[in-house]
Amino acid sequence: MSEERKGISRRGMLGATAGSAALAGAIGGRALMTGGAIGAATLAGTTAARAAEATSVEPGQLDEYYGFWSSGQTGEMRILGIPSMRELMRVPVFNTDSATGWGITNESKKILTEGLTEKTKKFLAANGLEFPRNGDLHHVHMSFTEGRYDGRFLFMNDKANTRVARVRCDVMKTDKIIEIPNAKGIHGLRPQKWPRTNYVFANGEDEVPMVNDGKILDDPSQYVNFYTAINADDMTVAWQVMVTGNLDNTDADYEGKYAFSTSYNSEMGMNLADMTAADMDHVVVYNIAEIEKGIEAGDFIELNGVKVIDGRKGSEKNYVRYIPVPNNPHGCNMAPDKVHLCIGGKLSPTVSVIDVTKLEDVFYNGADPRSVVVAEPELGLGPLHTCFDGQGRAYTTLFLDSQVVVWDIEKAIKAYAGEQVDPIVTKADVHYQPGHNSTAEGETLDASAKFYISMNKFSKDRFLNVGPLKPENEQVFLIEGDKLTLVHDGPTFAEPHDSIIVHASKVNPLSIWDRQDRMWAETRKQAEADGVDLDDWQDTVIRDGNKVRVYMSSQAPQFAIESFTVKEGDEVTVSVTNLDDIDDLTHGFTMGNHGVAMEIGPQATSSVTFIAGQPGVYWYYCQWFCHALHMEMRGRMFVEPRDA
Ligand code: CUK
Ligand code: CUA
Ligand code: CA
Repeated sequence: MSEERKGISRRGMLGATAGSAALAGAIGGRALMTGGAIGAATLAGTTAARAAEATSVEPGQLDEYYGFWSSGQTGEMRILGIPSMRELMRVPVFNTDSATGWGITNESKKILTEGLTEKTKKFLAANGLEFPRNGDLHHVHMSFTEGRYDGRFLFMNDKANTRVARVRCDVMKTDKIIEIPNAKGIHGLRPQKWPRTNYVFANGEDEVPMVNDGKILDDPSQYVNFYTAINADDMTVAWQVMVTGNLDNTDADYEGKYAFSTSYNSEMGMNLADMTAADMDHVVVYNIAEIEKGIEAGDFIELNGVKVIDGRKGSEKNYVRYIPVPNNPHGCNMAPDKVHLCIGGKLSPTVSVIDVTKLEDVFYNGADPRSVVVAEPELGLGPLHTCFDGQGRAYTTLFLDSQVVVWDIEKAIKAYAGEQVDPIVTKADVHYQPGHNSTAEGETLDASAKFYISMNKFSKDRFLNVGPLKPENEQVFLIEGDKLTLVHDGPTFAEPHDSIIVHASKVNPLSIWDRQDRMWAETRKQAEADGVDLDDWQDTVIRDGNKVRVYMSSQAPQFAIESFTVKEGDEVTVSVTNLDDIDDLTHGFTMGNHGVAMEIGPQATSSVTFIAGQPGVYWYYCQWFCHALHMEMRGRMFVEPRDA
């Protein structure tokens, strides 16, 4: 296997020590200081004024695009309007949320718990928890039909607790969360693009023993990594592939043949020095049809209920191939030209361009895996993620240089073949240290060259000082031919790793819930058993031993029940149905001093179960401002002493 890379000087590569030093330098602040001037200067120009106009959305006007945003360690999904960058909504996913009651209502708890493995449920129960307290949501991506967003679902990962979630686009609520068995630390996540999103692909970033039950501990020679394909329609695990080396980011092709992962730790090192020791790491290519055939033929082992194909080096058969790329790659982005996969070099100043049409020869004709690399332009320091404009150009974030580099894919290929052409179109400073980036629908066949969004990890001096913890900074640039013009800076809370920009015509959420929605199917079942009609006026209190079930309707500005009585220690379930069917008329239910709060949208039902506290009078109230008499929308719970 040839390790020669054309056009990269050995000096251009950051070795383990140099790389770590450069990264440390960036965080230490020196590299942060390099890029301040251009933004202000450009904004003052007349072009900038025009540009700002082109991306401004007047008050009362609607944005052209939806932006779906991750939030990293906050654990939620965010919805923005693009190009205004106005934050429209936060959708709780892996976090608990006091406004909507996510993690508090019975409906949300079911979603947060039902997809956990038995092992995790046991562990959590032993710690007095029903579901993990946190999430780390890096990647939000929409379902595809034939290479285009189809507005059905959004999928996202939780790196912290090895989970994958799905959000319904009709109501913008999380509807499934599953924990992925065997793998650890689900990081990179992408839906299959072609023919449709049958699978969601998810990378396990952390190496673990094949059976992680404590028998093998500090013996990395026995560690593996798992690549997971999830059935998108029912959110079950379809299969896994065991691989050598860890898995960072992933993407899928436009033909439904392959999926790809970057691996920064092909060394299987357990510390920084070892993880950056080799000259080359690799991209893993998964051959979907071969894997499906292998599963069909029974060539798998079953681990914790999952069919696992062995794709480790030496036993990979036709399931996977390992393509060598420079050390510690990161981003993995398939271009909408359907041919070129771009791998961010991170420690190498290059992006490796893989021609996916050449993979056939690697799988079936014994071609050198490196032969699929058709370009490796040297672009700048710390290339992480690449997005596309559908016009042959790629936009790569340069973390260490605090820049975006715009480059021409075809020219990069020519340069790699020896022609004297410079693939770099332009560079623009960003503020500071960019991770992901987005163009409108840039990961789809509808990629366009309108806006460029840079998600920057540091804001440093761009905003009023709010203490040692600073916001991050997201910037919008207008793309005009060869020019990028900065038109917007916006602070943001932790931590938008990634975003996608979807044309508003493809997303059509409901304004009012369907009374029959599956979200509260369980509550409906219980109501039927209790002889209560959830679609009708409800003011019923059912006593069932020490269980009390309270069914109440709400209609602005009143709850159907103005008071109810329970005993100390009773398990109380309150189900509220919002009978209002007016746009934007959401009610809430908060039970004072019981840790109980929830949102009930128009025509929705929500329920919450809690233990009645110390004897006394407790007020419940509507927590979503709904009416001039919203403050008056309240009632009392009387808690009698247990032995009264
Ligand atoms: S990773 Cu965050 S900058 Cu988790 Cu997508 Cu590259
Ligand atoms: Cu109902 Cu506020
Ligand atoms: Ca490495």
